[in-house]
Amino acid sequence: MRARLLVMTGVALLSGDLAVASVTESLRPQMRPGSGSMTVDVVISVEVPGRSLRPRTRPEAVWDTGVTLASGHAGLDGWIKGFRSRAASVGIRRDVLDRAFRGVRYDPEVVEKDRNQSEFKREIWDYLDAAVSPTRVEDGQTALRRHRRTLDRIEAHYGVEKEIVTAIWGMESTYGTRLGDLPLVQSLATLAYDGRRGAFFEKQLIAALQILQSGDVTPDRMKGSWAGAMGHTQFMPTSYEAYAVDFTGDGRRDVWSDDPTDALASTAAYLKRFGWRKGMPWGVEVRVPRGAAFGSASRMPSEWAARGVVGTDGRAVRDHGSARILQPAGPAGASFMVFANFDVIKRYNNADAYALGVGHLADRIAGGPSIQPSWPRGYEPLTFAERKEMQRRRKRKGFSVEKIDGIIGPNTVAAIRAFQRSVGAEADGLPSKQLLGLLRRS
Ligand SMILES: [Ca+2]
Repeated sequence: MRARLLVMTGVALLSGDLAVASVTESLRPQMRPGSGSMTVDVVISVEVPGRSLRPRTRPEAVWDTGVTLASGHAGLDGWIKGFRSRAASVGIRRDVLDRAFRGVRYDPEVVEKDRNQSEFKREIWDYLDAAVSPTRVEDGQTALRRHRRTLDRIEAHYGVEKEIVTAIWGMESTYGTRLGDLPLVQSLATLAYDGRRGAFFEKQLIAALQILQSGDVTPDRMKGSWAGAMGHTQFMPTSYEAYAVDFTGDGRRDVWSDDPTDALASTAAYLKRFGWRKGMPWGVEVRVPRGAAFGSASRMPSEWAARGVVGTDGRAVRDHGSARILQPAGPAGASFMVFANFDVIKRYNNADAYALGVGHLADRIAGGPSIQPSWPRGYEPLTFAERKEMQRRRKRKGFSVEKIDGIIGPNTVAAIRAFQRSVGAEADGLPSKQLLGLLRRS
């Protein structure tokens, strides 16, 4: 049976029953833990394109304070009125509310995103290709060099390796290049009023207002993803309230600034809070005996070695504490021995694939090798019709294709490699379903 990852675009909080998930369990709660042993829900938060809202010219009604505050949307206006008294009852000041809601509109796009999560099946190797692309590794090394002094200080203070912090930064905002630029109060108010998880977003909105009231940031600078994740490492407001730190010492926890210091330190503080152990790996790649099954058993590395599970060098894995064996693509793909730190990463985003992505990206940023065994991606050959579709799509993208005949020759392989390189994928040249998937998406 093939392992599949259910990957969703957009930021966390995707679907399912929010009431059962506590935000204190994971920074951005994962709504649907894998239902079967081979299914993992993954949230990709890094590909969320920011977008700017064009100011709309609309007559503005007058709010009860005399300040123009109404959203121009009767339903949202009514909701805001009720919300203001709820917010006031938990200590949000009236002037903070007035400022926060000034100019807030009903944003149909965030509701649409919340309702129509685009979900598609994605293999673990596709996910890792994107999460740990050569470009992202290189950019991570550049970012780490550029911010080395800050990251060294953060590592010394919190005991979290700079490569891990950098990897989360890369996964969450592509090293600060995609912070999300939607007005936070507007997104959260719209989702609290009209989303599928009103209570959750209202809680986030209250936290956002508390942040504003504390003076960490002004409403105009408080931007985020459509679902309210903020700054370089995409903290939800409640997580920010609980874990964000002021590492620059200016009195404000500024995760939105061009300077990523506070955001990176907040991420390290968060990991430390959940038990990160410095000097311990998140996991290591291992070789396993053919046909072995592991389930969720935890054992010491020496016990695993006695069962034939060894490092890629053929030796017993060093003792980093109790570990379980993870085979994200089933027995045909790579196997990993994962330690306590792996579960700490999952506090950030509760998905094995996410933790694997962060861990592997950190290793690659540190100069480590790629995952060694080939994934079973080659076992998914294209049908004749799909081979022709692949040729048509490559041709349309301007790659040289002599004939749309479904025949794969040496030229085709070279052309596939060129295309793969152009999108930062591993240039394996294989005419696989994975390749066709890439062509369809790009
Ligand atoms: Ca600061």
